[in-house]
Amino acid sequence: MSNPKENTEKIKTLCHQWGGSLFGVADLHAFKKEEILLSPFLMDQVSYGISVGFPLSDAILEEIENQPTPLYFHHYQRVNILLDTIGLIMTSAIQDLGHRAVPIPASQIVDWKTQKGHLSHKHLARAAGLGWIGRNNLLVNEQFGSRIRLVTILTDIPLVISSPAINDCGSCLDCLSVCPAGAIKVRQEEFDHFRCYEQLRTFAKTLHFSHNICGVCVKACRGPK
Ligand code: B12
Ligand code: SF4
Ligand code: SF4
Repeated sequence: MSNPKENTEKIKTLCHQWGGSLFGVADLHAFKKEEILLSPFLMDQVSYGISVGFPLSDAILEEIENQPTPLYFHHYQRVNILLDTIGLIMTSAIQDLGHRAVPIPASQIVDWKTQKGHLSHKHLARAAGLGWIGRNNLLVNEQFGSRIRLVTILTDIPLVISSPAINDCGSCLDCLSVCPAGAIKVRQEEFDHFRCYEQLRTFAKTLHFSHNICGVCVKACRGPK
């Protein structure tokens, strides 16, 4: 029987070596079946979700005024590739230890109608102690704010589960006025998904990006003051 503490340290070290600054572990039993779009057979084989966060370049984000830049678009794509690579490397290391691992794509949509991936990296990151869901509808980390991208690896290797973060946005409202779509509200539950989505589609069409990106509320969020 392998030791959860030793396993966690081993995988965390690997994560840091590959540039993943944030690492946490969530208990998958806390998630409802319908929140994860994977087969019940596969889900029966895994108990933990490892969440990894990679900090974006502050210099690239600071060039963004009120729309995405070509440099941000390239950065977004490369960070997704790196996160997927970290997922693969961690999968291989876990399999070498005799266990199962499933890297979830950093940015893949499987239900286009409701715009969902296999699972929400944000919700998993929150459960894994990386931060909270902010007014901008993104995962906000104490140290990096929302200036991070995320990936998840599901596994059955025994690990130490992290405690969820207890913070929230507090009185900060920095992201509200900057959103070009007016999608961000004081109450996070009132975030307007559709206004945001339409704005990103407009950016993609007018700026000729092949993905729906923006980055304005990512830049705005350095966490609460
Ligand atoms: C699809 C998607 C989008 C779609 C729609 C998002 C959505 N669901 O609302 C669009 C293109 C709009 C989008 C925009 C952005 N995204 Co995005 N996106 C994803 C992706 C691939 C899947 C999201 C998902 O499955 N959510 C699960 C659902 C259940 O969670 P939810 O969002 O809370 O669910 C609501 C919606 O589904 C909504 N809904 C229901 N029906 C419909 C129909 C439509 C048309 C829409 C729009 C919404 C909607 O209702 C649900 C309950 O409120 C994830 C990667 C991942 N696998 O997590 C990245 C991800 C969430 N995106 C990310 C980012 C950064 C962005 C952008 C900043 C774009 C950019 N890179 O510049 C913006 C930010 C918008 C915002 N403030 O929330 C990061 C977030 C990192 C962080 N720090 O939190 C992620 C995690 C990618 C990553 N690997 O890091 N995204
Ligand atoms: S991604 Fe852009 S449009 Fe969407 S909420 Fe953030 S700032 Fe607003
Ligand atoms: S900018 Fe402030 S209000 Fe907006 S998500 Fe970040 S911490 Fe919360």
